[in-house]
Amino acid sequence: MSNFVSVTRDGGVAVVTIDNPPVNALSFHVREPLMQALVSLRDEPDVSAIVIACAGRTFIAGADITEFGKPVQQPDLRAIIAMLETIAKPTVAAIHGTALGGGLELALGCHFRIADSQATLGLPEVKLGLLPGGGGTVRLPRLVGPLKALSMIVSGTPIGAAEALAAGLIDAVFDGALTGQAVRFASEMAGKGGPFTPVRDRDGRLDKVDLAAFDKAAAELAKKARGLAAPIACAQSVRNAMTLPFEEALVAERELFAKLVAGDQSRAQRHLFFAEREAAKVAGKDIVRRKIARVGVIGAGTMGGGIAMAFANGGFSVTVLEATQEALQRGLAMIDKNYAVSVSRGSLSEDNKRQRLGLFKGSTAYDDLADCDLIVEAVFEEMAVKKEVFGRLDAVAKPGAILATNTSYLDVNEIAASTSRPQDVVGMHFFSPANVMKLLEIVRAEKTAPDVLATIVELARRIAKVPVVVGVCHGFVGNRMLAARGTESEALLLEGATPQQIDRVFTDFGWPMGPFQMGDLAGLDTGWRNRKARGQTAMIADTLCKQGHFGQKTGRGFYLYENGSRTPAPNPEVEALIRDKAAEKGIAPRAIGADEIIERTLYPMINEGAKILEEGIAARASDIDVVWVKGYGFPVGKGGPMFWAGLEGLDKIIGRLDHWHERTGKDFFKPAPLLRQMAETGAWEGVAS
Ligand code: T1G
Repeated sequence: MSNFVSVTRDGGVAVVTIDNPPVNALSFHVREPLMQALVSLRDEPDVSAIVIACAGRTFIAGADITEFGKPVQQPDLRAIIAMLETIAKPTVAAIHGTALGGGLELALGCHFRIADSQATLGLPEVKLGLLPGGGGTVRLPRLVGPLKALSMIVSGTPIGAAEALAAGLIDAVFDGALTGQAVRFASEMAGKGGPFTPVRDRDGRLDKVDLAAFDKAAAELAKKARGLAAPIACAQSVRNAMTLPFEEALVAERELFAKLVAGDQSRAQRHLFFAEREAAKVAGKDIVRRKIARVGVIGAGTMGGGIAMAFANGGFSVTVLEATQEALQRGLAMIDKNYAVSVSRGSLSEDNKRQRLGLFKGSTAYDDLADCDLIVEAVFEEMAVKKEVFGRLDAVAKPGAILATNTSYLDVNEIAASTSRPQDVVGMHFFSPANVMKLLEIVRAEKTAPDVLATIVELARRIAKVPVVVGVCHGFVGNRMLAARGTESEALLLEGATPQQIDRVFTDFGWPMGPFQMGDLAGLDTGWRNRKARGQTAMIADTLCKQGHFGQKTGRGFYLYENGSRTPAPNPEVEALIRDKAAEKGIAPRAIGADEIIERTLYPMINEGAKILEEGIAARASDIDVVWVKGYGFPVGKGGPMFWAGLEGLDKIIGRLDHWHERTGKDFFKPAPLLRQMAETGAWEGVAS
C-alpha cells in the first residue's frame, strides 16, 4: 500500500483508510493507490463488504484544488467512482468532519453513507467558480430529489448529518467510534444479501418534481448569480439529471465542468480561496500567542456594539464600557434587539441568544476593564479622543493586555505613543456591521510586538473574521484605495456623467452597488466629516450635506428614497445641482462612456494598490484582493482588484493612466513604478498562475 491509503480487515469487512493531511484532498497520490485498493478488494472472495474512511480531522474535503489548471493524472475521480459502482458487495462511506466536493461525490459512488453526528456534507464547488465535476450533479438529485440538490449545489452550503439523514443523503448517523460502527453496518448489509443498487440506478426521486417547478426555482436562484457562470451551469447540470439518461447527463456535466475550470471566473475564485489563507499566515508559527479570555470594548454605538457581538458570537466574555449609564443601556438594548432579529429570522435559537447575552457585562468605569486580556476601543474617530482613551487604558489595563484601536484611518503609531506600552498596541479595523462583515484589517504599528500580531490574527478566525495584516498609512489598504477610486467621481459628474450612469457601470461590472448608492446607504455625512478633517471638499456631496441630505437616512442624497423606501430614485435636484456647478466652473457637459468611467475609477484604485505594495503597507497583492472582496464587495468572479488588473492587462492600464495623466495633469494618474516594472517583466504577482 501507500502512505496515503491503507487497507485493514475486520472480519469479512475491508476498511480502506485515506490519510492525506490536512484535509484528505483527493490528490493524485491518493487516487492512484485508492483505485488499486478498490480493484483488488472488489475481486477478493473473502471480502464481504468495503468501508471507505479517513484518518485525521475530516473525511475527504474535495479534489485537490492545487491540481486544477494542470494536466489531469489518471485515474481521475470519475474513473474511481465508476469503478466503485461495479462492485457488487456493499460499499460504505464513513463520514466525519466535512465531506465536501469530490469527497461527497466519492461517497455518492458507494451504496451507503454513514456519518458522525457532527459531520457536514456539501458540494461547495460553486464557490470556486465550478460545479461538482465528479458526478455530484447527477447522483445527488437521485438521493435527495432535484430541488434539494439544486439548492445545495447552487448555494454550495453544506448541511449537517441530521439534515442529510432526513433528506436521504445518508443512511445512518452515529456518535463516536465511527469506523467500528461502519464495519458493523457494512457487515449487516452484507448479511442481508444483495443486490445493492448503486445511486446511479436509483431514479425514483427524479420524477417527483415537475420541470416547471424546477425551472421556477432555478430562475429565482439565477437572479443572484450577478454575472457568475457557475451557478447557472450548476442548475443546468442538475436539470440534465432530470431530463437525460444518466450517462448523457454525466457527459454533459463533464463538458460544463471543463468550460468552467478553464475560465477566468474560476481562476479568480480559486485565487481567492488560497489568498484568504495566505493572508492569515503570520511569520513565525512557533510564536506563543497570548491567552485571550475576556475582551473589553469601549463604546457601545453601532461599531462598538457590533464588535462586542462579534466577540460574544465567538464565545468570549465581553465587558462593554460607555461614558454614561444611558449610553450603555442604549448600546446593550441594541445588542439585545439585534439578537432578537436573528432569532425571528431563524438564524439563532433562543438558547443561543440567552447564552450570548450572558457573556456581556456593562460598565461606565474604566477600572472594570482591568481583568480584560484584550481591549478594543470604538470611540469617536478623532485623534484627541483616541489618545485620551489610550492614556486611560494604559493606567488600568493589566500587564500584557492587548490594546486595540478600531480606527478606520488614523495613525496607529501616534495612538500607541500615547501609552507606555506601544508593543501591546495594534489596530483592529472592523467593517460595519462589525458582527456581520467578514474583513478585519489588522494594523501592525511600528512597535506592535510579533506575538501581539500573531495573537490577533489567530483570534480573527475564532470570531469568524478574515484577517489581513496591513501597515500604517491614512486609510490603511481598503479605505486608501476607496479614496483613490472616488477621487474622479465628482469630476465625472461635472463633465456629464450622472450618478445613475456611474452606478450602473459598477453594477454591470459585478459590484453589488455603485459608489453613489453606497454613499447614500452609508451616510454622506461620514465622508463629509472625513473631508472636513482633512481640509478637503467635494462640491456636490458637500452641498448635499450642508442641505442636510445625507442619503437613505434622511430620505434623500444623490438619490431620492420616497416614504422610507430603500429603493433609490433619480433626484432631479441633484441633476440640476450638477449642471449649475458645472456651469459655474465653465465645464460643458459631454457624453461619457463606460470605459472612461472604469479608467478613471478602477484604474487609479489599482495604481494606489501598487503604491501600497511598494510602501510595504500590504505584504502581497493577493492580500489587497482579500481586503476588497471581503470588505467592499469586489466581484469574486474577478478575483479582487490586483488579480483583475492581470486579466485587464497592465499595459492597457498603464497606457490609459498615462493618457489621463497627460489630459488632466493630475499626478494621481501617474502609473506607479511597480506597475511599469511588472508590465516589463510580465510577472504581475496579482494574477494566479
Ligand atoms: N485542495 C487543496 N488544498 C486544500 C483543500 C482542497 N480541496 N481544502 C483545503 N486545503 C488546504 C488549505 O489551502 C490549507 O492549506 C489547509 O488545507 C487547511 O485548510 C471534482 C472539482 C475543508 C472546510 O471547496 O472549505 O472537489 O494554508 O485553512 O479552516 O467535484 O479547507 O495550511 O497550506 O481551510 O479547517 C471542493 C475547500 C474542491 C473545500 C477546512 N472542496 N476547503 O477548513 O482549514 S473542488 C472545497 C475548505 C472539487 C469535484 C470538485 C476548508 C475546510 P495551508 P483551511 P479549515
